[in-house]
Amino acid sequence: RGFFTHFPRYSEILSFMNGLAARYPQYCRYESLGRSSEGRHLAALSISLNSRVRPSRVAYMQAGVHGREWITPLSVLYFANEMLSNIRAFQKVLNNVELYLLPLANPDGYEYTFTTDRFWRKNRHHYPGRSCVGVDINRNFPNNWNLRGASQNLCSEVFSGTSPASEPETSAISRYLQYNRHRVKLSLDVHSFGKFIFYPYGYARNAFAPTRSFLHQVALRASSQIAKYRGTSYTVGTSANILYEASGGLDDYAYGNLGIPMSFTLELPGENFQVASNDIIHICKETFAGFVEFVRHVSLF
Ligand code: 0X9
Ligand code: ZN
Repeated sequence: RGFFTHFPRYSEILSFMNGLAARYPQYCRYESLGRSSEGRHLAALSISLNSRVRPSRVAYMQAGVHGREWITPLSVLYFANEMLSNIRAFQKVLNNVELYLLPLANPDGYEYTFTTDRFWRKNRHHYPGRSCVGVDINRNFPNNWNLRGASQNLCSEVFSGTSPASEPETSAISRYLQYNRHRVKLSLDVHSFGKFIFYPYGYARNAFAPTRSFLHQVALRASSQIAKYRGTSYTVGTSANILYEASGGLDDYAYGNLGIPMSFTLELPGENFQVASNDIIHICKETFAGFVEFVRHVSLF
């Protein structure tokens, strides 16, 4: 059976990624960005036209921040596989661009959705003497940390952690982005569900990004590429206005703190985080067109 016909476990994702790196050594490198609370790898892939030269621009993409959002790691793995197997066709898009992909940013939460609770969202950080577990990684980034749409109650689904970037997952991601902040031109954080493309700021309705009209244009172009495959219609705007106000997200941090010019959060399809197995490939294909459109814009910077 093909890879994009079922929802793989962590170990299967890891072998798929290592397989890509082994199959395409001139274009692809496997890397571990760090480890989760339970010691799993934060497995990343670097893809570029020549793995021996370091492009001056990076397109960063991550998925799987929330355990239950099963379609999201697959969308990024599909993107990696497609780019690598047709790399010549993407020579123009990849010119001087490194793709840096972290398909499963919360491996512990993801595994827990297979073993115990299909709807688990947070990571699996344990606190001694406390029965509630886990931090919402997308409330733990150091931008207006814990200001809105987040909670200091350990039992909350949106527990923001004990301090900004307190979590190993958050700190590995922000360390990578800080270190590469002059090269990273695009940050995409892939979630589900709702068919949205969000741009900053997400922390408050009245917080307007100075370049919001540019971000809106780019998001609209990506959404129209997605719609071409089978008409899937995305809504574009800030999450604070479309969904809810929530601070401490990767999107606001990348844009506001690091100055990454294009920062978006996508919400893929799938009612209640559920996607039928035979729909996986279609979501991956339509999303692929959107991802490519985002990466096209990296050459503007
Ligand atoms: O709440 C979130 O973290 C995201 N939605 S989800 O249903 N996948 O949990 C939206 C985050 C949007 N960005 C910010 N609010 N900064
Ligand atoms: Zn999410």
